[in-house]
Amino acid sequence: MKQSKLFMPTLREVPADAEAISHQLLLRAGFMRQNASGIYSYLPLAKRVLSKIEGIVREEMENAGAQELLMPAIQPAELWEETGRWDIYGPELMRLTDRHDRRFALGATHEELITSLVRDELNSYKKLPVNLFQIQMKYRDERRPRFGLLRGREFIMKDAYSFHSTQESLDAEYENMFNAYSNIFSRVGLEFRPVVADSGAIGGKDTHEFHALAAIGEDTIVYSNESNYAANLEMAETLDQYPRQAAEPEALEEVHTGDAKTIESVGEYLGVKSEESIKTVIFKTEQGLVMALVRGDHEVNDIKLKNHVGALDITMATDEEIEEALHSKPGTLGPIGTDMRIVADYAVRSLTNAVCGANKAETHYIHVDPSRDFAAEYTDLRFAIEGDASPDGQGIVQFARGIEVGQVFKLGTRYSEGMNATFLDEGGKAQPLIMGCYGIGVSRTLSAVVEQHYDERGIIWPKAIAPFDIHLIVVNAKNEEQLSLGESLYADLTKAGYSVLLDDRKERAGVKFADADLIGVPVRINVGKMASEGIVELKSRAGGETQEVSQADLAERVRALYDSL
Ligand code: 9G3
Repeated sequence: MKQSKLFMPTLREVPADAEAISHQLLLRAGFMRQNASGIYSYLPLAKRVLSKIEGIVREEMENAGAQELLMPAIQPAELWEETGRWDIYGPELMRLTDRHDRRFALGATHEELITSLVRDELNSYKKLPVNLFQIQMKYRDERRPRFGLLRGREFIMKDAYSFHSTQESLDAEYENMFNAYSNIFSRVGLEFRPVVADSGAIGGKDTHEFHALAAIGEDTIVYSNESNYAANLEMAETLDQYPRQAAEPEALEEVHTGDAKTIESVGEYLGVKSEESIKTVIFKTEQGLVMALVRGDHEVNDIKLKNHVGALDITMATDEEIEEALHSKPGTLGPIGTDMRIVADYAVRSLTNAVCGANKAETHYIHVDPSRDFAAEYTDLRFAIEGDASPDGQGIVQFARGIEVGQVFKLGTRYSEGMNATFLDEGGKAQPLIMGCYGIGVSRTLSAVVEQHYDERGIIWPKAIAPFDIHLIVVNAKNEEQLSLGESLYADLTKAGYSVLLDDRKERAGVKFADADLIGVPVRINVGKMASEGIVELKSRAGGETQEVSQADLAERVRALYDSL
């Protein structure tokens, strides 16, 4: 491809709102342009990268036995009404009506569509298991699109759905997809970690997320420094390994604490540390109010609380709801004397002579002994913190930021039951199809790779997904000798099977080298002053020494360098 013909509008400056480095570089290097908030055009350089990523995804999915199909992005509302999700999702689900006023959703995901597609076909255990996947635009009207392709409102997803007659078959496919994902993310050049995740609102039991480690990542990954244990912060377990406090419990006592309302200020007032006090937080679920207790220096993990009480949805109770239930305001809340359901973290059970609110203005209790003074359901209720013992008993946990680029789910019968998608088992009895689903953020993966592969001069593409293999620069395109050598090498290298970008532009050398560094093609060849002796410069974008190579040796030296990347 001649760069003088390439539609690659580079930018000197980037918009101030481009915070993520990948967003900045992809805009500056002419890979993409924003058309609206969270909506982008992929320009030729990005399209080439996307095609390579999709190629790797396709190869690994087909190797794993999945079949590619393509479903509509416009989905009849009726399907989402069958599972009840038409009303569960709010403005995030983009909806439209056609000329006959029929309602549709723009596909945010395809569980309903795929289940309606197979339910009349996959009607016998003999036809199972099946794994079907597509690579397609998805639509989610994010409230705050940001970081370029990392959180867009239209994005490219590979989504796969598998159908099984037994749980064992689903378990096997889950492993199969897990391995295919590991291959995919390794091949595209991502440093990633599979982490245990919360199945969230879509139901189903097991789920893992695949995270690309990056400072910009929105998720916090908790991982062991001595094993491959890793979990999303929502799910990271904490162990009940607290030493029982030695002191003898003293008599419970009410104390005046003035307008001290926070753990810290009450602690200062009474001269006690945060870890000697009990933090009380009131939540609301569809079952009513629930009181959560954690040690003063810990935080309540609302996902763990939701899972413990088996709620579908959980939010913080409002001050009015708290006032009505406990006749007290946040800041002096506590477990003693209330008949509200109490769920407490293991660390609370190990306290003696602790402090907590007395459900009375400006009043707290001291010498609180949890086993004596209140009853609670004890469980792992707190967010993990760095330095906790790793739940698998190996080492301690540390935190990393991650970009979720993939997720595998065991869905079970959540959708097949709702949509009456059944198969006849060996005994001729109708059973709901057992399902799994598996997603990869393809456009998000492109950005995640940039977040992990750049330097101060621009992008450094891993060779498997680079837009071109070789950037061949004619340093002075007005010099006939350099240009003709460049074009001859271009022909040789193309014939040798490389995809080559020939910079034949009549631009200053500095501009050409800066653009090449920005675009990030892995192998660089400069045809410059030594063209008259048939000598060119060869080097890799990732660094390393510059080699002076004759035209005769070039093919072999390029092969050696390319294979070494
Ligand atoms: C929606 C909207 C947003 C959503 C969903 C539905 C996330 C939704 C979860 C999934 C689960 C898996 C198949 C591929 C892999 C992920 N955000 N999810 O269901 F209507 Cl607006 O998408 N689906």
